[in-house]
Amino acid sequence: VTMESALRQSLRDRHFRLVYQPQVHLATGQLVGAEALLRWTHPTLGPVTPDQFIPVAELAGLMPRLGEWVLRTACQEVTRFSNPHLSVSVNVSSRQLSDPTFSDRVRQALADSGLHPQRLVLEVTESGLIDNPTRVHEVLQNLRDLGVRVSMDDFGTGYASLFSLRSLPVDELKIDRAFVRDLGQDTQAARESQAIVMASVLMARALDIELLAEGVETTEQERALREAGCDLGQGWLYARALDPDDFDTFEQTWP
Ligand code: G
Ligand code: G
Ligand code: MN
Ligand code: NA
Repeated sequence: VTMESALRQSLRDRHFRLVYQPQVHLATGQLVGAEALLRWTHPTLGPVTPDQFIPVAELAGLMPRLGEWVLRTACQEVTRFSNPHLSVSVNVSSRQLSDPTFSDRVRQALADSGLHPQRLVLEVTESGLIDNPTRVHEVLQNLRDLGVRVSMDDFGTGYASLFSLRSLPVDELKIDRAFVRDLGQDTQAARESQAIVMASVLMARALDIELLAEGVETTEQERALREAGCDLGQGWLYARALDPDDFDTFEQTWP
């Protein structure tokens, strides 16, 4: 089978699931939300990573359907978590973002699940913002009018100019884990990363945007981020992405 036909089959036969990775408020240690991450296990291909299948799904034009499933499932599953305050972050592909009906689909997913709009965060990538700036700006504004929050994923690795940040309706920046990796060590690379994080904190504060660091793996990295004034962290230090039931158990035993 080709990956494309396998994807089509799996959309019909529901071979997809979502896992949830915790997001933590660095100053207090409080759990504030989770990022929903897509997993695919095909009966004969076995597990395939999103880095492998999402580009194929994009090219095959399957991302609107798959993305719609992710959105609706994440909204439904998070309403079943014990903690009614947790937010859920959903990754949105550039193709979805340039769909003129996207904000209506989000509105419908919220209505059908009963999820409060403030609890939904849509993660867009820098390239997703560049493709069709006028259209995307309009869609983001519509989403914001719904009360949904918008997060820019992989910040610092793509093409978004600092200038575009000022005009785009963005509520959160996710610092790419490439900038987190070296933090907390006594090396030149660590000092450079620290400087980038500190500059990002200043910029985020001035623009009234929350800053989330990805790929936090060690307490040294966490301490460096907290001292720099970064708001939120996500990474293996707290937990890997968990099945919904495991996430709920994790949540209830979290300090
Ligand atoms: O968790 P992980 O290794 O699986 O994610 C790999 C990449 O796949 C990340 O860049 C992530 O943003 C992307 N990804 C994971 N789930 C989704 C999804 O539901 N939709 C989109 N568009 N991308 C996703
Ligand atoms: O959407 P995004 O590109 O941010 O996807 C999150 C990706 O980061 C997923 O592939 C997930 O498995 C991965 N990830 C999450 N936490 C960590 C971490 O602490 N270290 C590393 N190396 N990867 C992580
Ligand atoms: Mn993401
Ligand atoms: Na990312």
